[in-house]
Amino acid sequence: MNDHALILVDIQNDFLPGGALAVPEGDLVIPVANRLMDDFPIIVATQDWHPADHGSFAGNHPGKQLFEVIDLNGLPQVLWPVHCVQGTSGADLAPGLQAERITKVFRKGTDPAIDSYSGLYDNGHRKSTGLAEWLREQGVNRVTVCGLATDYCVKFTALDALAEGFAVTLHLPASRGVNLTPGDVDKAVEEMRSKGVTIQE
Ligand code: VGL
Ligand code: ZN
Repeated sequence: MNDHALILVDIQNDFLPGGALAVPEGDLVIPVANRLMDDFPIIVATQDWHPADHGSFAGNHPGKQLFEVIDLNGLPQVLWPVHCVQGTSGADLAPGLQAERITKVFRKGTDPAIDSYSGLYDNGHRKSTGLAEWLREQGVNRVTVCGLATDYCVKFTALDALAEGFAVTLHLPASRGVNLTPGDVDKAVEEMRSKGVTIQE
């Protein structure tokens, strides 16, 4: 069990109901995640942590619409509402989360030129956040991933962890997705399953 870490993805105020980029039922993951923590010796969290001039914000692209997909420095980019700006309360981890049990927080999305859905790498796989290396240093071989949002940051974190050689479980009851297009969450879960992620229902 000592080689198994829990990764809490982006359980932050702006992704909760009432937040800037609210995930439906996002608040329901908090009590489940709190209970899950009992089962893991190592718990890490990722934190979306954008500068105000981040290229994923629709407001930084005059004439473009919210949720439109643009080319951002060579990568497709969904344009999101301003969210998780560094130092704002929206970027804080959800207050209901037992934060004192989190060993280490890994921040991502800090480079205005590129987004970072995964907690391990930016979307261009150019820079590591240090999470994979840190987990290996702790002797971790297996990770359970949960949080927000299933069809974006949870999915890319799970797939990057798999590609890094970790055995990966997606904990569905402790995860919720955006479903910008209906069915996105189901598609994301199927993609993870087909690539080798164990789905815990
Ligand atoms: C996320 C969109 C933009 C997420 C972060 O945490 O899934 N989604 N930034
Ligand atoms: Zn973001």
